[in-house]
Amino acid sequence: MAECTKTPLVGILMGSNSDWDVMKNAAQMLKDFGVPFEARVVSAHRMPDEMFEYAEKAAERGIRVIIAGAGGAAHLPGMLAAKCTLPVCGVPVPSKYLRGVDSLHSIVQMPKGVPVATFAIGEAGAANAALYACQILALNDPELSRRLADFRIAQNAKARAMTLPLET
Ligand code: RP5
Repeated sequence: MAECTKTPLVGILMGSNSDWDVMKNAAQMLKDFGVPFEARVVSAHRMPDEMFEYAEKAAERGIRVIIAGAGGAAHLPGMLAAKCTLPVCGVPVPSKYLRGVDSLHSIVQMPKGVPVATFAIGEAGAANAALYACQILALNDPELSRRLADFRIAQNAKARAMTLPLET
């Protein structure tokens, strides 16, 4: 999946390329909504200097929302949030032994004063983080707002058309 060639408005960061299977759901959603984004591996504990540099320069580069996914101790979303005032959406990535409950607790339990909007563990969380980023951007983008409304209408129609394999 190619990143957008336009100036990215959303930065999708993750602690490892092993997070991509989950985080690609955020990328796909942004692509579907036509929102320019970039996706990068920036590990909090293996690339701390690069992580701080990203957070320090993101706003001046035009980034408006950061989506950060990580597994295990999952410091990435919180540390990015500590270094900038852009909205940070945290996605808990499933981990090998604790299946992402560790990631969730790590990301959601930010101390008072430095918020991270925390989403569900895994694919749904990644996709919803991207939708949330779209909703933030749509506050100043009527066309994006219309696309979000259409998306809700399509979801409604899909749910209304659902049938169950009931025996008669
Ligand atoms: C975290 O450690 C990453 O976000 C990933 O979820 C987890 C495992 O990383 P790898 O060992 O697969 O690189 O930092």
